[in-house]
Amino acid sequence: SSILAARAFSMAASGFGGGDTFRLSAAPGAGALKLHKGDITLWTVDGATDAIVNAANERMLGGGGVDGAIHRAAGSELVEACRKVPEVKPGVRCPTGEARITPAFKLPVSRVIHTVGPIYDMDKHPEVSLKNAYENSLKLAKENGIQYIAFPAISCGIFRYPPEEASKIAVSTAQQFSDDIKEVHFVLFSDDLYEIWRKTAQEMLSQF
Ligand code: AR6
Repeated sequence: SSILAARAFSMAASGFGGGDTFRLSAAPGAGALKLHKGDITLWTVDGATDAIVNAANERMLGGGGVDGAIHRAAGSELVEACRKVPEVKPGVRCPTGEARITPAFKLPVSRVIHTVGPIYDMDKHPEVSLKNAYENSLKLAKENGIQYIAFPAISCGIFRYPPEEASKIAVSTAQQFSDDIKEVHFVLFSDDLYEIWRKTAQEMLSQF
C-alpha cells in the first residue's frame, strides 16, 4: 500500500490530479505554482530536470525533520556528497540563507538543493534570511537548468518560523522567478500547512 501511495502521490505531483495550481504571473508562458500535501521524498515531475529542496542546517550533514527523511531516501551517498562541499568556515558548508546543490542518488529527482533557513528566535532578521534561502535555491535551480522544483516549508518545523509569515515570503519569492522556472511546487506535510499555503497563494496569485 505504501507503493500505491507513492504512485498516487507521484501522479498528483506530475499534474495528473490533486493539488491546487496558480499562475506565477499574468505573462503568457509564465511559470506555475502548485501545492501538494505529502512527503517531498516521493515527489518528481521530470526526473531529468527536477529538484527537491532540503531544509538543512549549516553543517549540511543531515539532521531531523525533512532533512532526515531526504537523507534516508537518498541513501548514504548523499551525506558523502555533502561532506565534499567545501567548508566556508569550520563546520559551516552552507551559511544561513545560502544554497548548495548535489546529486539526488536514490531519490526520483535529478538534484537536491540544500538551503538553510533561519532559526526564528535567533536570527535578527529572519524574514531576510528566509527570503534569501528561497531566492538562492531558485537561482541555483535556474543556473542548473532545473525546470521543476519542490520546496518543503523551510524553517517551519524545528526552526519555528510562523507558517503564515513564511508562506508569504515563499510565494512572493517564487513570483520573482516566473520567467525562469516552469513549475514551483510546495509539498506541505500537514493539512494545516497546506491550508495556510493555499490561502496565501489565493490572496497573492490568480488560479489556473
Ligand atoms: N516532506 C515534506 N515536508 C516535511 C517532511 C517530508 N518528508 N518531513 C517534515 N516535513 P524541518 P526546519 C516538514 O524541521 O524547520 C533539521 O534537523 C515539517 O513538518 O524539517 O527548516 C535540519 O537538519 C515542516 O513543516 O526543517 C535543521 O537542523 C517543514 O518540513 C533543522 O531541522 C520543515 O521542518 C531545520 O529546521
